[in-house]
Amino acid sequence: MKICVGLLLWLLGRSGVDMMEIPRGLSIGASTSAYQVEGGWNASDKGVSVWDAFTHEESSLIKDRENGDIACDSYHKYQEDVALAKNMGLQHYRFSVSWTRILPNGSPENVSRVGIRYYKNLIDELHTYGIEPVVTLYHWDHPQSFEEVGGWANDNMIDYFVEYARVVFRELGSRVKIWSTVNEPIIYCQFFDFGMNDDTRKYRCAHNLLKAHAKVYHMYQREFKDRQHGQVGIVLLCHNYYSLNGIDAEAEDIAFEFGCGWLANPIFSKDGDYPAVMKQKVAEESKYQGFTKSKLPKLSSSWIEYIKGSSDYFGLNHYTSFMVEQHPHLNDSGILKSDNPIWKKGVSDWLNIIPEGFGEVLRIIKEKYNNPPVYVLENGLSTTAGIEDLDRIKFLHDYMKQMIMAITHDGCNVQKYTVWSLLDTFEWKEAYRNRFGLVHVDFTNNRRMRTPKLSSKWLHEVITQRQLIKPDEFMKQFRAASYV
Ligand code: GBH
Repeated sequence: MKICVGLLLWLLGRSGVDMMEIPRGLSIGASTSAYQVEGGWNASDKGVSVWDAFTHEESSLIKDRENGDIACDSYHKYQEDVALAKNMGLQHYRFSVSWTRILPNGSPENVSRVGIRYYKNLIDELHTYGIEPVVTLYHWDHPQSFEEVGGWANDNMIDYFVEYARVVFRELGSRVKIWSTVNEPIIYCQFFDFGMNDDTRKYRCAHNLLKAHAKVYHMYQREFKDRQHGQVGIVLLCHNYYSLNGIDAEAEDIAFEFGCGWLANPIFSKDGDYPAVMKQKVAEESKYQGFTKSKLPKLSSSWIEYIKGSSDYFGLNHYTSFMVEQHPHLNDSGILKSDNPIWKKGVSDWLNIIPEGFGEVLRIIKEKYNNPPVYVLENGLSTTAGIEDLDRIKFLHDYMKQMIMAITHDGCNVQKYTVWSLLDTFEWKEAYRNRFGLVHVDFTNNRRMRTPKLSSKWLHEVITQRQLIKPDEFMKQFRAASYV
């Protein structure tokens, strides 16, 4: 059946129906993260992570009191996952390493051989099928023992992270050429850190994650780059913003700088440091609230220099856009975010479907940061359970179209595009309700059966034909082929 669809679409492509070409050199893949898919939370000598502890101890804060103890069971089923990726024709696969699977008690003296073996097997399996591994060191699941001494608000975390990264580079680095240090540091500090309602702690958390990232970047350059020849970057979440009255460009820029720019400016801008508008606004608001100094910690000039340029590519996660207006003293940014009631959403309440916003963000990154290589490492839509996911096909088509226009018309340097997610996963506090997968996972059954959704068939055609196939054309051909 797959062959029939392919053939029909190939004929269609030749018959002159206009379709957009996938730019040569753009690699297409899919993404997951350790805690969200692996399960095996206490397999062998694995240590307890903050997410193990949080879901077990604060289960009332998670939908359906669920947890990631088993999740997709990818710890046992990684070969199936890779087979799914291969059948989809994916060119790269992004996953993350679980800190406590490698260092059960956080100490680099005690490396889990079983943990290392798991990731070696996964990486080998990917290479067997010519799928490039893109590996994130930290997607929010650090050792619980570190949380008990303050987590990311504690400066010691910086060196703990460097020690962990060194072990991973040493053990896995010969077969991985693309590393990401941290996934969405700001989101961790804003939504999941225990101090999330305390501004001072939130800024300290991001400050330490930024320093930890830069230290790992430089450590790789010093100790591994010569032999392993890999790239190291960071992954930032960048939303797009539209001003509510249509003319307040300042509001749009402030919102961007307090989100994406917070850590992008120190790393990717010419002058480095936190964004000027952020330093100014937080200082003013701190004073207004009676603090004697700004809640935003200062980066010394030596840190500014050290952090500047510490990323070989811009790892971008993008999903959505918001409306913004200025609202003094509402919070440090003075920005009120809202939705436009006419916007369509995914099943996640925060996910407004605005394909044009993707193009905007790519152009902003090009302008502000001198057109760095961009690796889109997450983009996708949440739906309810089921495999007839036409909404997802339309979402991916419309977003990819805007990205391709940004590449071909505006010269944005996008080199990778990665769908979140390969599988339906444990969606953090939303647990298993909001499903982002190209592949459906049956969480009610211990076998965690995987079933490719329609979107995975569409993506397969897009990748093999290097054409952005229109959803309705795909459906027409698919329906026809299904009856052949
Ligand atoms: C990504 O963040 C994550 O990197 C990924 O792990 C996740 O699966 C994916 O999103 C899809 O959600 O108020 O507690 O509900 C994207 C940005 C920021 C979106 C936090 C959800 C609300 C958290 N996310 N946000 S909560």
